[in-house]
Amino acid sequence: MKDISHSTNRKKSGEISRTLPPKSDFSEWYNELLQTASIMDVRYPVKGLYVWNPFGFSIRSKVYSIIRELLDSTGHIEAQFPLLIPEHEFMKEAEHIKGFEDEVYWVTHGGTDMLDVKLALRPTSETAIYPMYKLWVRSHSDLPLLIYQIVNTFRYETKHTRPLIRLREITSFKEAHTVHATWDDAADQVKKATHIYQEFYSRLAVPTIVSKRPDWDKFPGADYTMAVDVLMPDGKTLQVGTAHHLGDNFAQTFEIKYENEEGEQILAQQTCYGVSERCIAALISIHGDNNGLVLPPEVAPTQVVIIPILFGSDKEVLMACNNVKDIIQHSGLRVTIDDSDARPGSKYFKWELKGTPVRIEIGPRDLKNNSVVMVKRTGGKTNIPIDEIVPRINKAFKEIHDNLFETAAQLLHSRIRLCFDLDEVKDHVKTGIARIPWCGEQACGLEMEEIVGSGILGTPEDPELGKGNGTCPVCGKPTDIIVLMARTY
Ligand code: A5A
Ligand code: ZN
Repeated sequence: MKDISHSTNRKKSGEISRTLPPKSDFSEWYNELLQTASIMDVRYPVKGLYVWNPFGFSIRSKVYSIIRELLDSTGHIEAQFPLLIPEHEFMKEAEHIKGFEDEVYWVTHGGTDMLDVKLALRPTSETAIYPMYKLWVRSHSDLPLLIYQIVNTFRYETKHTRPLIRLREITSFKEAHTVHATWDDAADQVKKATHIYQEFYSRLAVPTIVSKRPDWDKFPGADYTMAVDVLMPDGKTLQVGTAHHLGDNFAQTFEIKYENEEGEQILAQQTCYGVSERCIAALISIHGDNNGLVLPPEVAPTQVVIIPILFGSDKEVLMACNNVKDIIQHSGLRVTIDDSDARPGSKYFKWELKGTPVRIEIGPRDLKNNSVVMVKRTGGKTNIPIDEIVPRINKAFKEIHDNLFETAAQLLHSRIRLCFDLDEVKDHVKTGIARIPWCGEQACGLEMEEIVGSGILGTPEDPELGKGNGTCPVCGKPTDIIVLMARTY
């Protein structure tokens, strides 16, 4: 059933006339919000491919400039490799092929000619990058090599596709590929990578959980995989980033070697780590509410909207609005005046839907007092003097960010529960993440997944979450390993 309190039939120019279902119907709310708030157009006629609307793309740009900033400031450099991978390179690493062969799109023709060598559309770029690393890595002084690219990748996903979440064209795949002298150096890099991702997500006010995936769920060709997950509003987790220790598995097949100080040729150790536009799915889903998007100020395309409240004294009010806009703009913030002829109420509705963090209302009464009304998207309305406007907005931004993070973190932690048997787990994963003892044996782990009907995320990195002991619910062996289980996207 639709929540009619959010529908509107007002049809004045530029006004919104669509209905947003309540967030408690998460899946419908999500799909409708993407369209209503102009983030994605989902009507593109190829399954699993979607169009970024300009507004959505603007959020994407801001989000990706954060990840760029974090990578650039930690020694990474950006590069770009080709989309097409020749079959013989793609087929070199056995485990990697097994993991990806069902998901690869192949280019077989150039015009009407059959190609001599089939070309894969990259599902990820190990096999595009590592033949070049073989040429680039010569000596220990070339290491560590930390390169990333932000590109599109293609995966022929057979599970249910969803905008931003499970795509056949991942448009915003940030993948880093690093090379190191020793296995331990690479392990350190994997740790750094998950910490960079946690920092990245905290800039989006999104709390995360890092865990080590069980062996049967690691990246094809990796020694081990660390994953970053978030809890979505429907109680399922979404994997929003992974960091893989590749050992020397790829270095062997692609002959990536360096000369050490003694002049010996040594196989290199590698890692890779990636995030996709799932980060934006998490951002939207975790913070949004019944009225639409709620954006952390740092990634909001418009950070402040000024709404003139007109009662005949239009000229002075509009002048004051422009004056206030100039002040805010000069301080470097993204601000706009909505001077369309829609009524104020419908303007509030529109900018709330867009997640604009701060709204400033200016009417004749405010003019007299030399003040404005400031309303935060997360709640709270205050009068502020015009000459304090910039510091007050910046203070509000910080409050909004912190409030979003706190609220999400509280919800996440309230939905993690220690369980002692699989019935309890089965019940708890309906709404959240279960912690449960496990002996560490693969057979028991697979059986736990089978019985519960959902996945093992792995052993959490956070010692608080990993602490505990009990007995394995399958074989009954005492253990101090705690794993997380959840329904996953
Ligand atoms: N080369 C490494 C980094 C790699 O490809 N790892 S990965 O397969 O785990 O993908 C990295 C991240 O991309 C995943 O953690 C997930 O967050 C995201 N991702 C994977 N498949 C996706 C898909 N079909 N649609 C959207 N995001 C996807
Ligand atoms: Zn067991």
